[in-house]
Amino acid sequence: MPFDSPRHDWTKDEIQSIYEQSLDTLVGQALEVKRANWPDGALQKSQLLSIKTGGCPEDCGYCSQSAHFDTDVDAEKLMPLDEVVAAAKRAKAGGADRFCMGAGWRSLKDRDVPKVAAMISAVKAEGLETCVTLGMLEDGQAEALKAAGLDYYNHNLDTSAEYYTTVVTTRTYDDRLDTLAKAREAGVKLCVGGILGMGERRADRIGLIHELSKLTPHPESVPINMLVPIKGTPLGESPAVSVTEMARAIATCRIVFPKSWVRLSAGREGMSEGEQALLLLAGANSIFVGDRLLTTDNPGEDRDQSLLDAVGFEASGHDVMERSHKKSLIDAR
Ligand code: SAM
Ligand code: DTB
Ligand code: SF4
Repeated sequence: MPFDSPRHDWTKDEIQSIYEQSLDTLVGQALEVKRANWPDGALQKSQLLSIKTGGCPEDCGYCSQSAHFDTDVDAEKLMPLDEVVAAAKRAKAGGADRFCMGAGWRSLKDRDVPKVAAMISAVKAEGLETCVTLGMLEDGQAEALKAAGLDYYNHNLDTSAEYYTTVVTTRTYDDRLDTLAKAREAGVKLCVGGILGMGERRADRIGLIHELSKLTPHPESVPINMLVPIKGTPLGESPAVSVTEMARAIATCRIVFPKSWVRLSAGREGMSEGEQALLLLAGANSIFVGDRLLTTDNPGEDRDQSLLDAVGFEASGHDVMERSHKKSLIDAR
């Protein structure tokens, strides 16, 4: 089976030649890799909660939460623990297997570590995988979050290193890589991806995948977002990227990251069921469930049930992986 074990020595040219094949060859290869590495129907479902919204000092040109732009999002305080737990219970009841708490922070402050740690422990106790996205980390913080029960840290590279400086000026690509290294060293799994539709060229999308492929080991989750244009941000009027371009990016990620969850992330709200089905068939095996992302809408339970019935991916990531593991133990006897 070609491309079935993770590689960290991809060249940009190799990734480009995969990305630019005819769509049927590309999707065919992606499905071959998916079948070799994942049980049928595996679909990981994460649910987001914004635990601290808005007022962020960073100037990420896509973001509703940046204090630099006049958007409809108001700054709020850190959410109380009981509200977080109530949201986690609802997420679990709705079929999510991972709960991701996001904060509009440039970086995590030491004074907030115990509060976030308590949220992580409480969410874990509900039987959910835990994920947080809290901005940059200082030494020792990832260890404290890990000790509280953190499974994943989300910190996106967003685009190529070259294009990054046109989207964000208040931090560098190396700052992002540094935080990712800190989380990894603490034994936390990584969720790292990017956004399509920010005015970047195809070469930047390929550059993003190339940067992600150099992370060793690969991020266990790779979220691919379609830009949700936010009124008042510099990217609020960006023309939408095509769904076929999303399919190319997702299929290429499936091939380059054979063992990672590749998430069809933000942007589903504006897509038809058929468009979303194409992106699942292109190799995505993870979605955000629930009717909200952080500050914008997501399709929600009814539309998702209809989508999952249509493609026949009804089992959650955990259940499917567990069944597959048991089956391989039985087969090995
Ligand atoms: N402040 C933290 C950070 O920047 O890492 C965490 C929250 S931030 C909202 C998480 C990620 O959401 C960003 O890195 C970006 O990739 C994605 N994101 C933010 N706004 C988006 C938008 N309008 N459309 C698509 N993705 C977006
Ligand atoms: C990711 O890659 N996408 C999520 C999550 N990781 C944190 C965030 C999407 C945000 C979309 C815009 C909003 O709702 O504010
Ligand atoms: Fe702040 Fe994160 Fe939004 Fe950037 S993406 S402005 S760091 S909340």
